[in-house]
Amino acid sequence: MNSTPAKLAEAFTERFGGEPDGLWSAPGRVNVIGEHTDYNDGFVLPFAIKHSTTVAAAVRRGRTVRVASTFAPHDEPVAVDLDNLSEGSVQGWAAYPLGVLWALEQSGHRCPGMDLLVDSSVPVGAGLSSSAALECAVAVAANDLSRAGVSRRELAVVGQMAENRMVGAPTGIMDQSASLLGEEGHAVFLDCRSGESRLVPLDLEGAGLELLVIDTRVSHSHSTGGYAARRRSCEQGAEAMGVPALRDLSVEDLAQAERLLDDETFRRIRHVVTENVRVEEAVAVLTGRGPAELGPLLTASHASMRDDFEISCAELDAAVEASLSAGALGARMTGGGFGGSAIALARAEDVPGIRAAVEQAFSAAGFRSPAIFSVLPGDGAGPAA
Ligand code: GAF
Repeated sequence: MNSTPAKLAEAFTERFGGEPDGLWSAPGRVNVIGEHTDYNDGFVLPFAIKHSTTVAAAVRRGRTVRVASTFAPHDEPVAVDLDNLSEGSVQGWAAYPLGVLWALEQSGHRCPGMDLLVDSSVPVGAGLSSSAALECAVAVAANDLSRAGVSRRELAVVGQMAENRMVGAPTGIMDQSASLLGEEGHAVFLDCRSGESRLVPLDLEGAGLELLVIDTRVSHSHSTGGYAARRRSCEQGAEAMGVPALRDLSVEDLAQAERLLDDETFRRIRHVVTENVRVEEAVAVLTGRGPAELGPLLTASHASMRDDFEISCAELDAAVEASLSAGALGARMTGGGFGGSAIALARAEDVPGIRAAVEQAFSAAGFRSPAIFSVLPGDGAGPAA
């Protein structure tokens, strides 16, 4: 469901009685480039998209928090006492919103009791950060309702803490940063070590371009399996190379890494090291020659994730290959991998042909039909309407 603000406020009243004190929204994201670099202290270049999560919220007396979702209109709200929350104490989707309140309090910001009704247009499991959108919508709502005055950068850390320690997914800081720091017409260049960020112009329309998202509908989760394994490999690789994080390795260090490490760990490292370089090159391209020149970097990033980091899948590879063969300037999987979405950068006039080619390739391979839509860089989280 994706209600208008008025409808969501009405649904809130039906659910909890009384009117909400306000509505807050936070977007999902697409990552232009810089994958699995965030938890290696590296660089990322995501942008906020218009698909967003909205929460209607009202302060209530006492320490009870009740959360409900428009996706489960007949379920009882999940109710907890803020004093009873502890790491990993909530299961299921409510771990995200309640984890944010827990993390805010752990960071020294006391929250009031509240009622929250969540609605979203960010597809779940599509690699577009539905989790971060939910965390950040709750974070900005709680920040305003408690008048805590927490900075956006700290709110991103709070969202990440909720995801790492309440949900149990060992993710980095990229998605929350995109959702909180995004701005229309720009990507967010973030140094994940220093936390410093800078907006980089990304005027796709002005350049006659579109960025297509191809949602393979292969669902993925970062709480299990592959994501955590990749993170462990990176940490082990950094330790073996005697550096605090893979960020500290340069392309020149790769020869030594190849000699020292087993082939798999070496390839994991090579992805991260070369991906950091590609992010910096992408920023230089966007501030210089413009977005039409990004293509080769995107395609090289995909090859690195497919061959070295091994987080692609048949559907993502098919989306990338079909897009390129139909004239896309560049294409890559975006997000954590193992499913989710690919992006393809294309001249506007080539988009119909690319769509048709991707649909045809999926049908010929017997894959589920993908959802294909274009995205533009939008604004970050804040009050809704
Ligand atoms: C997921 C994670 F949540 C991010 O922190 C990031 O690591 C990404 O995968 C891969 O770049 O979206």
